Amino acid sequence: MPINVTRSSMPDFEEYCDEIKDLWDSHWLTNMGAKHKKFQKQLEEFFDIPYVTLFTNGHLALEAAISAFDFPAGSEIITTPFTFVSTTHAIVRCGYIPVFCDVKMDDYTLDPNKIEELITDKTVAILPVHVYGKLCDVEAIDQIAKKHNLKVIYDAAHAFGATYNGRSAAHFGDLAMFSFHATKVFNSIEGGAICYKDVKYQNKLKGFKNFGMLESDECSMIGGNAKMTEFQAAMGICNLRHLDREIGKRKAVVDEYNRYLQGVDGISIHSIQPNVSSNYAYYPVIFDGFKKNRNEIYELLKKHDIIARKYFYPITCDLDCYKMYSPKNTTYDVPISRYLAEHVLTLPLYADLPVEAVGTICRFILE
Ligand code: T4K
Repeated sequence: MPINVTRSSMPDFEEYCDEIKDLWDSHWLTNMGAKHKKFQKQLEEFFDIPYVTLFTNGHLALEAAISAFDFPAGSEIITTPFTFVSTTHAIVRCGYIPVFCDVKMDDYTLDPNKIEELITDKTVAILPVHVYGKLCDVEAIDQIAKKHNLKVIYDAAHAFGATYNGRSAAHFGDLAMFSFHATKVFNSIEGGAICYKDVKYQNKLKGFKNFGMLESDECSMIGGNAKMTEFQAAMGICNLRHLDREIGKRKAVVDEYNRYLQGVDGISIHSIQPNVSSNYAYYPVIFDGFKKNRNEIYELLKKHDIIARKYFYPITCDLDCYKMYSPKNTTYDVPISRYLAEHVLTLPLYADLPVEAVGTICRFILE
């Protein structure tokens, strides 16, 4: 059996069966049923935030968030290229132009010092990513947004369970999107949510996911279908019960990696962010000046059936489909993002990864 970069957390089979049993009585499978309502309420409590809107996946949730503002077509949104393609796709599929801003070397998130030089009269929003669950400099980004009257939409796909000064990542920005995909710290099989404090976004988000229909079956706007099913919500309800335990197990895996890799010449592991409680979502390692480079380590592990991943190579602005937006065409390039994409390998990390396996992985790397 290969050791993959991650493995979905799942409740006991009986626990899930128990949770979905009512669905056989009600025959109510989707369209905001009882499980959907229960899961939404539980998340509002979990995030301690007034509003959560659920979606069938994180990507469509992000498109809904971006669409909620009705920005003029062709508006510019400042974002990071060091992310999963979904972030950039969402901006462009909504009809806007991604303007790529570089990230910081210490935590790989958007560099607030480089945002202001990218603002033009077409800029409407900033869309940062809490990449690997590392929280962005939310205070600096908030100040810039206020100064220039910009909206902030966080891609918090990786940040479920992470907090800054005791507040969940859901609290930052005008809207924050979470992914509950099978590969995330917390999953509802597929799934996503938008968290927000201002009720004015609610109908836009609901309409987006349900054909433009709100409470009644009257259609009041153009919308598609991005509803979370009852089976997804039931999985979310079960997994939420075990979140603390799962994050605790992830921490033990991370501690074990740190024990082997901290202080090794040519290897940099992630730094601890002040005032942030981590969700231990990913274990990114930079190989630079080590006896083998990142690609060689990737191949070496693969030979032993250990599937690490080059998240996120290439950076999204270098994809053929985004060449026309490439910062290479401007005076503002993104050298740190490029460097990270060439040097980072994310090692296997999931709650049930035995610490002995971590030892084996590290020995292959070090020896
Ligand atoms: N924004 C950001 C920053 C994101 O990272 C993502 C998604 C999104 C937005 C969009 O959210 P969603 O629409 O996905 O909710 C994965 C995920 O599919 C994707 O959700 C995730 N980010 C991205 C970073 O990674 P792949 O292509 O790497 O997944 P895959 O199929 O290779 O799976 C990786 C490993 O996970 C497998 O080797 C084994 C394990 N796995 C996978 C699946 C599908 C399981 O254990 N169970 C499973 O069901 O994209």
